[in-house]
Amino acid sequence: MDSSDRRTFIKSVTGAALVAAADLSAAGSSSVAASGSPVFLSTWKHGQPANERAAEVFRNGGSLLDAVEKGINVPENDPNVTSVGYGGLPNAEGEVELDAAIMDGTRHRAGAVCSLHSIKNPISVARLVLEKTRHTTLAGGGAFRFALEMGFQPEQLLTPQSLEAWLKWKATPNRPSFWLTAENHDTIGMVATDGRGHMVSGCSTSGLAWKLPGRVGDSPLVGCGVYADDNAGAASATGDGDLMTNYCTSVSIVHSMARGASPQEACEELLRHMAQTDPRNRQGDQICVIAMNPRGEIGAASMNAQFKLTYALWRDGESRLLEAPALY
Ligand code: SD4
Repeated sequence: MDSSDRRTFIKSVTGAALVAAADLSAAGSSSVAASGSPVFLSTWKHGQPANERAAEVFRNGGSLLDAVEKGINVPENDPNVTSVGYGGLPNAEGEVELDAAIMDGTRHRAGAVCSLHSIKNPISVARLVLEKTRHTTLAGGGAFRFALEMGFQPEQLLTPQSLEAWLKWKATPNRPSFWLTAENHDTIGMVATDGRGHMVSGCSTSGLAWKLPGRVGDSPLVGCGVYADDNAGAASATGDGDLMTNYCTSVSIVHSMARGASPQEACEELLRHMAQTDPRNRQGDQICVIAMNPRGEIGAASMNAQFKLTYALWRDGESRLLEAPALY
């Protein structure tokens, strides 16, 4: 894409909130018609270059699945993104274990990998699980061997910075661990439409830093980190996957859109349900969701104002960073 095609707006918190409010009120209105052009919506700041790459791949003739996969490869390859792919913070034993999934809303099929080590692009391995096998999810050593068979090269995924961070954590007396508490996050979740009603959802993460080896979060689980159905929409999630898995976040949001909710209403309905079932979910828990319907209308929400989701939106050649409203 020509850089002249892009207008990047990095907003101040206040500005972003205003734009987000305008965007989301548009999302809730029935006056927004299918635009006929693609829309890419991703979590966090690293979602912005991911969206831009996805839009470029799509514009150059790639499929929507290609676009989402190649877009997600951008933060996976970036050593400065410490929660996805290469440079992602490791588990408690110092090994980087990656989770990813991608779902095609037309075929209603997904591919996913969990606890994949030594391969920096788990979303691309997940894509091949979808395209080349009759399985949906491969885990651990099996996922690794499948990746090798597909031609991926094993690599050291620890960077000097992530190794240093792990050593520092390891040397901290009474350090926080997943027997008790959690830290680090920022999965890339992306939902997209081609503007003609086709939906894709993708997600890639190194999961929570210092997690127990073998721990699988929400990101690679179909219905949790990803869900896409051309008849209703697509969703993804970021935050505390141990908690969110219990609510099947993405499928809940998509089913709520199928019942007529706007993407924003669907996101908020799910978060409210989580808060009602357990009021502790309101206070400080890290729960954020994004959604899109086949008309390209979007939704995004954070549970709590202490953990606000910055999200990236690419639409009509404009690439923006916005802030999702928090419910509590
Ligand atoms: C996980 N949900 O593994 C992921 C982490 C994440 O923003 O999304 N962080 O629990």
